[in-house]
Amino acid sequence: MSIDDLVEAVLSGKRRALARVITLIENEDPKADKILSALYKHTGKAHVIGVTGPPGSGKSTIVTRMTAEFRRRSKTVGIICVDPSSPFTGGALLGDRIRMQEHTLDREVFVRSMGTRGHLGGLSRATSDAVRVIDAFGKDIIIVETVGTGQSEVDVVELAHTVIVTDVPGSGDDIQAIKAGIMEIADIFVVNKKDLPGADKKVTEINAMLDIDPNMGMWRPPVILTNANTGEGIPELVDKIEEHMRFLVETGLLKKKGLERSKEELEQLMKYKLTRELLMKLQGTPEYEEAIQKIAERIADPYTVAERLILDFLVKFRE
Ligand SMILES: Nc1nc2c(ncn2[C@@H]2O[C@H](COP(=O)(O)OP(=O)(O)OP(=O)(O)O)[C@@H](O)[C@H]2O)c(=O)[nH]1
Ligand SMILES: [Mg+2]
Repeated sequence: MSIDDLVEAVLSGKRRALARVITLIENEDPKADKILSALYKHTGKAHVIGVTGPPGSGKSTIVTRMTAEFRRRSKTVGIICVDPSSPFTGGALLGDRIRMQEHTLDREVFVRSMGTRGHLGGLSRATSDAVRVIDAFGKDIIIVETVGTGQSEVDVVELAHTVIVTDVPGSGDDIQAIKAGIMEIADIFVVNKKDLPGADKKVTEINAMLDIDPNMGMWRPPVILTNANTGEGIPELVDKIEEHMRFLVETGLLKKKGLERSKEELEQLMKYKLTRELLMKLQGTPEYEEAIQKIAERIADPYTVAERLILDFLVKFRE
């Protein structure tokens, strides 16, 4: 299929084309950039929701339940499960696959797992490109599930309009973990596994922390108690998600964040493309190898050489 055909197929709602384009993105195929470029003007409509939290806290179960609730509210849904430990396509945890199967029977729900190991750009680039394609495809809601371990949490913030942080009743130790990093990124807290002892205590603890948070903005993250196995608390969660989007629209924050993201993305892309362009021209040339040699022998220094190479490149570029 040509690039134009693929673009057309995605825009007219062909699921197989959507899956194929995401595979091209995962494989860092040069065609992916051209497709994304053509799709760009059709994006920016979906509400992107990030779900992060400790392993086993019930994220996938919550996502499945949330999806059912959104479907009941006549919203179409796309789901991306990010598995940082597995390489490329097919890295889905079997459990996720089986649980999400419930929705794959529903033509309106698109489910995709993505591995990130081996990707230069980590979670951010491939996942945000995939989100973009699903957005152009026309899904109202796009949910991105990531395990809450380090970098992926930070990345999900850049990607999502609304970030949900999940936790479960249990030892007070993980409160520390929440304090350390997740606290600031949550728009909504979910304490899942309501049926286990200590659930109410957990809610109280998180609320107490929120009460003393000096950085609290205009949005006070609600803390929702759920039992994802039974679906208890899920309609309230979806209410809060919708309320958060209304908040973003009404305060102008959605627009502001959109501008910030566009700037960030443009600059990242320019950096990436410039560097790649420059290195492709230089690498393997005798001049370049000689310069490296001289730096190693302390005849030249890397600061001066880097500046000269970039200036030379820019001068040639202008001609
Ligand atoms: N008791 C109880 N168990 C739950 C609840 N929600 C989910 N579980 C169970 O917790 C286990 C893990 O659920 P998942 O939804 O796979 O959790 P996850 O956070 O997606 O896990 P990873 O993706 O592996 O990090 C499963 O056995 C679920 O059935 C709940 O509300 N109560
Ligand atoms: Mg999961």
